[in-house]
Amino acid sequence: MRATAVANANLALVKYWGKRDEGLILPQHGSISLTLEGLETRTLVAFDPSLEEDDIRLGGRRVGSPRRVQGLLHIVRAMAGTDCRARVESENGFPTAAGLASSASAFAALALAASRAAGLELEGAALSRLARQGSGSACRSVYGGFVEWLPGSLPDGSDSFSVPLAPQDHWDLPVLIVLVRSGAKEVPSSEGMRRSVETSPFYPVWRQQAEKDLNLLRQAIAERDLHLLGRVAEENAMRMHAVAMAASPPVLYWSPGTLRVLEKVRALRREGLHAYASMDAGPHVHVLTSRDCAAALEAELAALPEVSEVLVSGPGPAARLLGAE
Ligand code: 2P0
Repeated sequence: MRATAVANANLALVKYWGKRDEGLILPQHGSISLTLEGLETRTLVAFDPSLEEDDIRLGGRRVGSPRRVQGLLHIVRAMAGTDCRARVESENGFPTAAGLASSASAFAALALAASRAAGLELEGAALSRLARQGSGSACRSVYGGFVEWLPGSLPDGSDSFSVPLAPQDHWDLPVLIVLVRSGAKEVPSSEGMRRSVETSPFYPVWRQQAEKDLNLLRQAIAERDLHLLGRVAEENAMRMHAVAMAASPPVLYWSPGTLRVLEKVRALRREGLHAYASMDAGPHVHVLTSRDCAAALEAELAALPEVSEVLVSGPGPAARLLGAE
């Protein structure tokens, strides 16, 4: 009746940006990500007949009734045929306060721990589908290495889940996570996506281009072609932000530090270093590089006054169970 699972965050190289079904969390188009080493969420779920309501703690602090966590627990209860309430204890091993996204690792770990604690043996597509219903990007964190989320077309979402493209050890691809100082609170990504789909004049073009980017990125991964991967990932990220900026009202995730890092990445690239940038729904910048350039790049970026911290990551493992009883 209890299980503990760990899952890693992921960086989308071709981004998921827009839903076709808000309730089931079904995307408008496919996406491809890299699961990230070292950025982990650890979650314990214990079903306990003595509880009258779910007891959910994040980082040791009790939180009221987070709608999405309870939604996922309800799905698991329905699948397992129980109405037993659960204790959930979740810890992030990386700085969430700095604004790094944690929903992918959080919901992948929750899906694995909750399903196992309820006596379900979900793996692969079934586990990915469950994680997706907590947070879209979580369906990719079920696998390690390079992962593709197949958008599917069925209204019930049964064909919308992730598949592994290449394992963690396929490519030693360092990723620097450059945390920039920023003050303003961001628009949540689900709201940014909704506004983009409904109001951005660029949205139809974004959707079409995503298909082209997916094809190029699959090729770059298969051939371990850093130039192609970096170019596609950087252009895709810039387009996602352009789509969001063109929404009404506009959604702007960047801070001055974001531009400073982008400028530096370009300058270092002109000097011959391998460096390509990607930004999610926030001001921080992920920089894709090669092993021989990583240390020099890290030093250059950490020296910028707008940068508070540089985390070094790379391809990470699949979601895994630490224990179940
Ligand atoms: C991604 N992002 O592909 C994109 C790129 C942010 C930018 O998925 O509403 O927390 O839970 O499905 O997964 C972040 O959004 O959104 C995200 P929901 P999620 O990684």
